[in-house]
Amino acid sequence: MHLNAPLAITLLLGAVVHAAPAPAPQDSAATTSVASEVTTTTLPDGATTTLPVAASTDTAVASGQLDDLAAFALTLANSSVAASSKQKRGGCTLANLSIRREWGTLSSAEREAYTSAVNCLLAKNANTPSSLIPGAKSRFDDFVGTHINQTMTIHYTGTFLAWHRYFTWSYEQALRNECGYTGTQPYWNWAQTAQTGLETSPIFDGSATSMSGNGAQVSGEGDVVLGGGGGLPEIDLPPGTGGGCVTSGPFKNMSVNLGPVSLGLTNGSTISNGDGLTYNPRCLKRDLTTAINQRYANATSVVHQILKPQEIYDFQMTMQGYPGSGDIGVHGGGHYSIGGDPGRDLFVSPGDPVFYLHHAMIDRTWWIWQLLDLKDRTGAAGISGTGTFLNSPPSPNTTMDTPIDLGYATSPIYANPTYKMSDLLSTTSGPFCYIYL
Ligand SMILES: [Cu+2]
Repeated sequence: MHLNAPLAITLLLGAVVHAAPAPAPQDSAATTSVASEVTTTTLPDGATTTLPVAASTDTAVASGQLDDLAAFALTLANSSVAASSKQKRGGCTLANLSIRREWGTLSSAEREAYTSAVNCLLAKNANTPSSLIPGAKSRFDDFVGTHINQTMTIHYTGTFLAWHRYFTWSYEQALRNECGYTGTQPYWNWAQTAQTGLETSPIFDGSATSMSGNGAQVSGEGDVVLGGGGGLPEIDLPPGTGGGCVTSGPFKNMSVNLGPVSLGLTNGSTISNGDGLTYNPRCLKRDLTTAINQRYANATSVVHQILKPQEIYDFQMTMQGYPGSGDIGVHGGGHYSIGGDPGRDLFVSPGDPVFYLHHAMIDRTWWIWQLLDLKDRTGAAGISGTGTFLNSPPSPNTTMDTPIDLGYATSPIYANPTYKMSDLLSTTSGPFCYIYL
């Protein structure tokens, strides 16, 4: 059976580059005055801070800009939680607020606690009935299967960001509630690995405190080819430095059970195994490609992603890549810089445990952007799109009332696993209570 996979991968590419002057960020928090390259913003406590208005093309400078934006978001998020705590509204208070951190800032013990919990999910039985997804063998696979089944209704849709926020949070909750993990979901700051290279980073160095390393080196790899359908130009992505099975670190023995559905190979072809839901155990492969990280998800890309889009439509399209633009955005940049199988498969990508570090950074980027204009960007004006991939086939607009259901990924301990979009737009109200450091 054939899903709409070629279209899916196809969408990411092209040749026309959008270039427009970067407008100043809008900030509802307080008075803002615009200087030539920075705005001066007054924080709720009366202190002032300066924020960049456009991404520096110097990635070292942009890295500092990203830190400044993140620090601003943190301050505002903290004060909004403090204010709502005083009003005794909602269950999120400074006392129970959880803080997500960058992988490299965790202690060795914290990193090992995280990967041990992931291995616990990999060892636990699936909740998904085998009549629905015969290949889902583990609790970890419940998440992969849910993502496969919903791929065409959660990418290039109005639900993209909220769905993946809820998905990542649910995975974090499963690690905590079902596998004894006491920490929070770490994230992968692409801006840092663009500077250091992937292979030597704390995430991918292959040590016992990493998320496992590269795949074994495969020689003679060619390009991965995206797109080319619908009259759009192709995008050629270079191969990485691995390509084979992961041989080191906590996940060197893991079995990838589901997929492939739309897996880009380094000979330019794409392969699938039917609908990807049958049992197809194989090793985890990676093909770390720092060049892709540096091209699409460097510090300048991330700051540009946060500062340039003023509307959610533009924010989402920039992040995933405007079809035909030649850009795959920071979302595609992260996914394809991991490479391998299932890293290059839009449907099965959560089958590599590092997916959740990547999507935590996607979520952090959205979180920072939301805090630059919190009221609009966590309300109805913060939603754009429909329920189908690039609205194909046409479907109704996503609204605040659109339900999001993660199926068997959701822990059975939650009585009501279905939330609406309106529950998922803020990280500090509704079911969520977390911020990013
Ligand atoms: Cu996804």
